[in-house]
Amino acid sequence: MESPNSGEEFRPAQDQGVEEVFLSRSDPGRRIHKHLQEKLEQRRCQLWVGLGLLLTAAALALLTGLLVWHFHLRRDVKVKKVYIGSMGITDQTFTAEHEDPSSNQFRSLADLVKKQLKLIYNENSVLARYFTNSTVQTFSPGDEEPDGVVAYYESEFQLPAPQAAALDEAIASLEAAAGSQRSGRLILKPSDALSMRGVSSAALDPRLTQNSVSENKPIDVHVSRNGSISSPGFPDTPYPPNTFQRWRLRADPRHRVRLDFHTLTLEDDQCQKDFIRIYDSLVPIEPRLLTEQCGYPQGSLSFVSSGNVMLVVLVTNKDKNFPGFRAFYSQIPAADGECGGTLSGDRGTFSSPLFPANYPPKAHCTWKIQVPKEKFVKVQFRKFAVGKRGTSCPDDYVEINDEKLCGDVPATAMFTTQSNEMSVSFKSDASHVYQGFTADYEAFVPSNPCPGTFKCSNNRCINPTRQCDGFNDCEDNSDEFHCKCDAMQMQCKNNLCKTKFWRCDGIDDCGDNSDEEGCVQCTAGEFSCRNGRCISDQLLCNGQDDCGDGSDESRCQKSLQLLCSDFTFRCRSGDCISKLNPECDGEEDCEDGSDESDCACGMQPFHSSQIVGGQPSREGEWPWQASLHIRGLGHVCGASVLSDRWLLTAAHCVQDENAQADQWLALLGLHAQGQTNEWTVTRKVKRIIAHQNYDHKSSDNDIALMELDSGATLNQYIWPVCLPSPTYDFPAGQEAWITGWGATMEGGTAANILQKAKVRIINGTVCVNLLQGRVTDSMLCAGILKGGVDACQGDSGGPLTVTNAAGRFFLAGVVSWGEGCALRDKPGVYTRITRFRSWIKQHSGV
Ligand code: 4AZ
Repeated sequence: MESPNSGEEFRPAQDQGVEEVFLSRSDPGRRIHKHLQEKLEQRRCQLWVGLGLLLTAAALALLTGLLVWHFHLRRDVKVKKVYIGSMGITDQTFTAEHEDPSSNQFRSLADLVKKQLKLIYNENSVLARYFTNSTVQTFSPGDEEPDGVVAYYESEFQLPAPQAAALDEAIASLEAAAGSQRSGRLILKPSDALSMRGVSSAALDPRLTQNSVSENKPIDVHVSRNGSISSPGFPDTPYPPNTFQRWRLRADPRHRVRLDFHTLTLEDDQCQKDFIRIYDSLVPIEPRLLTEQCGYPQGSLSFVSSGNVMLVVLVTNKDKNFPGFRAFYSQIPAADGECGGTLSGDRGTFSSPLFPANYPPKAHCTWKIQVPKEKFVKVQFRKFAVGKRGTSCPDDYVEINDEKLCGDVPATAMFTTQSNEMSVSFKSDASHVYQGFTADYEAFVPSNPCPGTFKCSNNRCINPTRQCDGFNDCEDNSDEFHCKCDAMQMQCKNNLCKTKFWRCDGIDDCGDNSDEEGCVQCTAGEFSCRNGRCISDQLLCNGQDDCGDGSDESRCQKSLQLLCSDFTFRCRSGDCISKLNPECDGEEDCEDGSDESDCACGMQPFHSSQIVGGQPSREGEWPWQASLHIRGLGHVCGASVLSDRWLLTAAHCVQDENAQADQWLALLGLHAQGQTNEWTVTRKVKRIIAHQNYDHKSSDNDIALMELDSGATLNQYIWPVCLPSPTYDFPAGQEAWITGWGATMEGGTAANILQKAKVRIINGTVCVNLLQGRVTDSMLCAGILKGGVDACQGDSGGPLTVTNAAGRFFLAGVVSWGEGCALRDKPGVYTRITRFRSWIKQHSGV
């Protein structure tokens, strides 16, 4: 190919054009030049065409190459898929050797299973093409057939990536086929093939095969004898990171495995890294997953299998300080999980199988409720947790009146029939279990559904004296509609009547907040000081005491240095700052940092982060709770741990004959009375210091210190509560917790397991009015004014705690007295700790 420069001078095209016009008008000597020019032009054209052809050919070759690679070579890029499954074998007998992979029995049965799997896969073209090998993990005795065996295996397939979906489908079709030929033999059955009873398999959860996780040898447990399993290191050390541990639990034939968690505290990371999974199988087949748990779960932690096996898997990732779990296993006869039947009589109760434990998977029950002929039936759920929320109930459900219920059903819902019969059924599928339900049924006369009582709009019947009393007893407020407010009541904007005591108490009692409107006497743009003065809003938090009582400087975001008052926090340096409750909130507010010193208190274990009407607490949830025993009498009062040797309790607990230190024993780290463990510390009492001004008639200054005869080592079950400074504010309406082993009803017996209940701080003026003036400034009221939740006998001396912004528990009060327990409008009365902060320091040094 010629270069444009060879022979003739190359000129840009534009110049050529100009030249051509010029040449056409010139002499013949120039024509030769023109000919040459044309030739050159032709060559240039050819050159460009050639170049273009070459490029097109190259592009085509590249495209063809890519297509060939995509359609041919990529087909050969194989991926590995592992399926995990189980197979029932009816013509073999289970022996102990089948659990030992090194035994001959294990090996020979495993070989048969592998052959059988190959046969099964050979019947499906997709499976046959991509199957590589199977391994048998373990065996268990059959459940329904006492002599049978269940094999658990993994099968590996190598296949081109685009075929993955077809393989999943082929595997799923196996289970359907196995289900339809229960107890059937394979069509092509060689002489040594097994008789099977169902094959179920699914892809392995990729989180269980992470490379970073090192797998420990599975632990095999027979649950015919009760015992417990726990995370590695529990309870002495936190569980190790990057662990994968399996526990394979086996029960006798026709029994179920029951697992009750006693402690379960893992990292709270939405189960991304650390989690526990429980399967209704001996291998982690996803469609048999009963539950996944992590963090610090609440609710029922009792699980029951549908057959005679269960698998527990613990996966950990992060190296953090969490204790792990301990769970007790046992076996229950399969018949214990049976449910349903005919219910007769005028009223009764029925529950999901094994309630309050979680129901087992694959349960199906029907209750036929039959009441006398002339009556109708109504059913109300007291507790309902069945299947997933917000779904159309595809998995687990209760069916009542042809309506499927799942998720949460409000306690107010009432289901009725127009006849004397009702059928209620319950169904759980093969995975994900919940606590279930408990329901009450009752017969009623259609013409008079609530004889002698008031009928709520939601069909509940309530005591007629509860109508128009200011409380929502029906739970849909229908007992409080169309009422005429009496002299002691105010009328809310929504026409409800509420007791006048509740006006301006900081709580929205009306439901439309109208009881809290117009409470401030000051005009718009003004701040209402606690001493009643009004100051301009502009003066709030300006570092000066404009109210005269410091209240304009007590709820500031910034911590300005000010003159000290009842509303400021005093730093160790003597400086006072304006921020509300600055101590141990995670921010240094004092220049000397003293607001954040001495903050190793008030945290629930591992920074996861009776009481009437309460609920049992979890072990270690209230590590500052102590139990005070009198020798020979047992538990008498509660107390709070302030340090390794000081407890705080009520003076009325240690009065008169109880004043002698040597009669007392203090139990720290206790969960259930009478059940001490390696974490419980029992100490004699060296000294009791009751408040010098304790008045047993008025209960004023009801506070006492107890010094232990030797220090108790602090641990996750024994930890001090935070003490508030004298200016700490516990505002009305704030949520607070009460804990103790006291009576669970007035005049009732003490609780065995430490109980907890949530109450609210009650406005001081409201409390004085409700308790006829017997409440002093050194007392603090807390409770639920509707009634039903309160401290009671045996809770005295125990803590009333409130959490701060950083989640630390501060001691707001000591259980002191009350009018009865859990009565309406009769809150519990507590010793106000802020009043005694310096007294505590003076006598204990804490
Ligand atoms: C008691 O006798 C007691 N409802 C403690 C608290 C309350 C009542 C009685 C408060 O120890």
